[in-house]
Amino acid sequence: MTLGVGVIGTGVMGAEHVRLLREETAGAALVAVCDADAARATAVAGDAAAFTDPLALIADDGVQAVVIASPDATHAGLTLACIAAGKPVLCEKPLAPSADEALRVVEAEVAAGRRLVTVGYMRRFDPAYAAMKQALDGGAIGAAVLLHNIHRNAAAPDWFTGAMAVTNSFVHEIDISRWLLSAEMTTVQVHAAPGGDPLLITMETDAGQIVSTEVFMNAAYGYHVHAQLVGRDGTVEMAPPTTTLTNRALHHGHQWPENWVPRFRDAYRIQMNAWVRSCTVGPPVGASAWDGYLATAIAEQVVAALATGARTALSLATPPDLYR
Ligand code: ISE
Repeated sequence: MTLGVGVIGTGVMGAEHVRLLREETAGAALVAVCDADAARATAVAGDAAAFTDPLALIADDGVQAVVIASPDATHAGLTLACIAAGKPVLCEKPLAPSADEALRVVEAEVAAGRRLVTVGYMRRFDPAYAAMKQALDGGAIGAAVLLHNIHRNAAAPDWFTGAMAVTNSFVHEIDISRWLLSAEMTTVQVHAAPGGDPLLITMETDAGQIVSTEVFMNAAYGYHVHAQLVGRDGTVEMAPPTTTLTNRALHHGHQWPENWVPRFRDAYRIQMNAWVRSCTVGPPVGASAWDGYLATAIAEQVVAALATGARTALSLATPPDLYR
């Protein structure tokens, strides 16, 4: 069976999902593209159907599954429309701008009685993160006690606003830290450099582990994401994201990627193929709507903790049975 997939949004991520579906995804066909700009939708759609109304794309009989890559604020509403239509949806992170909106998605999926939502926390599919989790779960470093994260962008995108370093960027570390450690976050504390960039965010887990994350949106030299798990018997960390090392003019080193798309190209491809398979033969894969709620709810409380600088206990809802 070939899955007919519609993509909503043709920005950086929408265009990459369109490319993946056209060139690197088995078992799926791009059948529809939506963008508010009709000319842009038509140009990106090519021989697929072009829409300017996302709800019309979701309702279209040729669309069997949906990828949401529109602006963050639209994610929850469009995901709710996919659930109402009974169509599987891969929603780019974050699931919602607020915990309340994310909970409404969770409630709708619970009412539907089955998982339809995958949230695009693609780092779970990144080979480096997967190898780190395999090493930890396989006992290679003993019990984890610390996780150190670095999340540096060369420069904040021009559409970035104040708290987005947390609600748009740090949400990745919230999700991947929970996934790597198989643990839940219980407290958070934030230190901000003058001007609010970089941030140093510390979280504690329900297993007594400590997670530190540097989020630096204007690091200048390149896009650099790093993680190191520290265990009682050793450590495992991400290798530099390169296949070659260069020596020239008294310099030794490798090239940093410009942004997350080239750095996580494998993760996006593996995620898309796994999601398409889950839509046709199951089981559900990747981050669920509940994971999406937790990332947004914790990010919301990190923003609040930023204002006080205090070590803050997290207050989170209880997971419905659908997600246990
Ligand atoms: C962006 O929206 C992403 O999702 C990237 O993965 C992240 O590294 C970047 O900081 C965000 O702005």
